[in-house]
Amino acid sequence: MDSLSSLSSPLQYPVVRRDDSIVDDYHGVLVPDPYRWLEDRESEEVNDFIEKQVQLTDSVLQKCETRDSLREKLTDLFDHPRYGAPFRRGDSYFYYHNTGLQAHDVLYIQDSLNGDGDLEGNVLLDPNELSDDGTVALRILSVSEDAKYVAYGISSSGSDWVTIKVMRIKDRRLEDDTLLWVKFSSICWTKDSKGFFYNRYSAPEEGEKLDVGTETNANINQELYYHFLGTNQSDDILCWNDPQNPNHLSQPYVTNDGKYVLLYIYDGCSSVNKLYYYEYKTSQLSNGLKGMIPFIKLVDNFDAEYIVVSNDDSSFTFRTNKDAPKYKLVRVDLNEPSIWNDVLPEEDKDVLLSANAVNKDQMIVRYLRDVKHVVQLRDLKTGSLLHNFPFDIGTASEISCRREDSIAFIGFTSFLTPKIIYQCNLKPGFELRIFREVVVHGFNREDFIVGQVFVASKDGRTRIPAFIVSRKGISLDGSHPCLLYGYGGFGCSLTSYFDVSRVILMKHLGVVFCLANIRGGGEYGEEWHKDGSLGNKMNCFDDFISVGEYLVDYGYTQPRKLCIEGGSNGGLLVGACINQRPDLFGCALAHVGVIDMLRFHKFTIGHAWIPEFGCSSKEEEFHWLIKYSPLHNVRRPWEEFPVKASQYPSTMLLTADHDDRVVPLHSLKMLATMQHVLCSNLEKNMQTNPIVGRIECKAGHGAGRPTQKQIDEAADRYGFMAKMLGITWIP
Ligand code: X99
Repeated sequence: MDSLSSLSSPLQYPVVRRDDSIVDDYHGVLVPDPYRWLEDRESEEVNDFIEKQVQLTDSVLQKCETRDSLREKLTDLFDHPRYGAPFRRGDSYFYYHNTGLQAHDVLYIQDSLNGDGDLEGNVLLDPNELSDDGTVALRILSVSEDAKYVAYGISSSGSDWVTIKVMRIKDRRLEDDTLLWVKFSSICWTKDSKGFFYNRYSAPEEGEKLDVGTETNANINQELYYHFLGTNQSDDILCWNDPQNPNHLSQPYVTNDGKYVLLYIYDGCSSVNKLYYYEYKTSQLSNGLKGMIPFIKLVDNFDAEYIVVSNDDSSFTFRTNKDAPKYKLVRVDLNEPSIWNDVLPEEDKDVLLSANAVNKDQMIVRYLRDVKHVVQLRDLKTGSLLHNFPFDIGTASEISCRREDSIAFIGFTSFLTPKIIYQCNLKPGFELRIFREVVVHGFNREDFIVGQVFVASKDGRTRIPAFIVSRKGISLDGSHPCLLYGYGGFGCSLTSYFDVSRVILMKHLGVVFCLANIRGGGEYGEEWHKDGSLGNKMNCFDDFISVGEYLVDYGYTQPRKLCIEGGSNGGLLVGACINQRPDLFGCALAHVGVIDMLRFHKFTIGHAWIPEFGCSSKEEEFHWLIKYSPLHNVRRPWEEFPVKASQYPSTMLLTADHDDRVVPLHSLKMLATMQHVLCSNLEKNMQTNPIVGRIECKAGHGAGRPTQKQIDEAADRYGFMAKMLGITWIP
């Protein structure tokens, strides 16, 4: 068989032990799990497996000729100054800035905006000083109301575990406060600036000796604490816990007027929450906190999502999907909790993404209209439209404003716009100007073109949006390599944003890039999400495959030049799609994927995804999962479809040793399974396309990854893709 990917010699895969004694009984169905031993991170055998896979992958990467050029170009293009939207606390402005190749963005502070709006701040906190190798990252940060202190959470090696520290702003003095075992938490100051709420888990038995982030045990029994500045963590006040519901997570919110603390309760990652509140007695604030907070239950079921927008005393405005899958704004008075009124009713087509109160009685609302952001200024009380922001087609990625301020900052990005930060003066007259524009040298947007297409789903009843980005003037003769990217889950929408590596792929590898807005995301609200979750999860894979077929049918590419890529839930997407249509793709890149759909709920925060996927312990749900679980559906295509005699695409499974969001065992078990089923050379060595794993060290799920690691990984995976698709470098 003619394969573009032929490396000079076939790969020698490591011989890996299979344990045939491990067979689970799921509701009468026996399911073997021969690589269960790969779940044990402590074992020497697992380390040996990883070492051999790393060696094999290195040997493949060394033959990928474009890798060095990619790394060089990535370094070049990454090396541009970039900024975050400024935010105000007290009388100071804060903003993030990266000169270009710094491992992490640096936090700056300045007293005021100059007349011309230029920022010339001083360094407040430089995460690059926290480690020599860039593996310590800033993950959360919050400035106290009086702007005297900043509390921030750092994490090591990409883990979700966070340690909170406190710095006095005026002299950058690091306080003694150190809060451990914080996870899935915000830092929520009370308005008296005496301290803050945060969430934590109990310390693991191994204590601080543990290489945190490598453990796989379930995160249960999260608790809400209040920390008084200058005290020991052991003196923190336990404000809320719920031992009856060990999987629940909570998130506190102190209202702008400081009069209430709200508590959101989540049963994992789903678009519903409970909502409790507590009213401080007159100016009592945190002084009165002595123990568990007697929260009052405003919403005590998981019917819908409620997120606060603003309040005037007891009158609260929420964004909700209650009877409104495309979301709306409602208002309720806490004294009359049975009366809920619509403030901004649900739209027919547009999804209400967010609403931020600003300029006393106004709000900035963001809608998603056919996967493009629409930003408006509206009256906070009545919801009536005051102004349309005249932005280009793309994504309003940051909205930075406060109710008490008349100036707002809005960050904008798109496939061909690195970033523009707009400054809007909302005082009468409404002034909008460019505050900062990020410029990437070597990138000229005029060289590229973006289009949006709508692809018919498998059953022809749904239109799946997809963006296609390419160099201008390509002919649709099926000759181009194509990279198809998707996610499809958790109500997360993929919108247009700038990415240095894609520009390089288009320019130097001639790649056509396609972003598929498949079901499971939030592109058309909660219905779009539900249509791609639980028993409907198969729609995600069908949609992605339909978009792949579209790209072939319309002459953008051909199967052996089509690469699919996705991360996390998108790694599951890629894993399921290569099982279902090995013939449609030439290459597959699956990052940090959820692969073992029968056991994902047992590890770290996996249980939080049960509302999205279901759980193998329930019979009906087991039957959903076993049908697409990537680990359980690897079969030899030449036996399944003997007429078409295809093989699997060249595949790279990427993971990292400290990924405690989706633990690496998913990718490791898939790697062993694919290599065994497809490559163990039982017959005529049909699988010549490589199946390899890339296992990053001192890294996690993705957040807080230093710039150099991002560059190296992109060079590796796209160098692999280029080699496998037979692409040569376009200078
Ligand atoms: C999470 O797993 C985030 C974990 N998480 C919660 C929080 O479940 O951070 C939670 C509840 C309440 C407050 C804070 C948190 N996520 C985020 C999913 C996708 C996400 C994730 O990382 F919903 F966007 N996954 C990895 C899902 C499958 C693969």
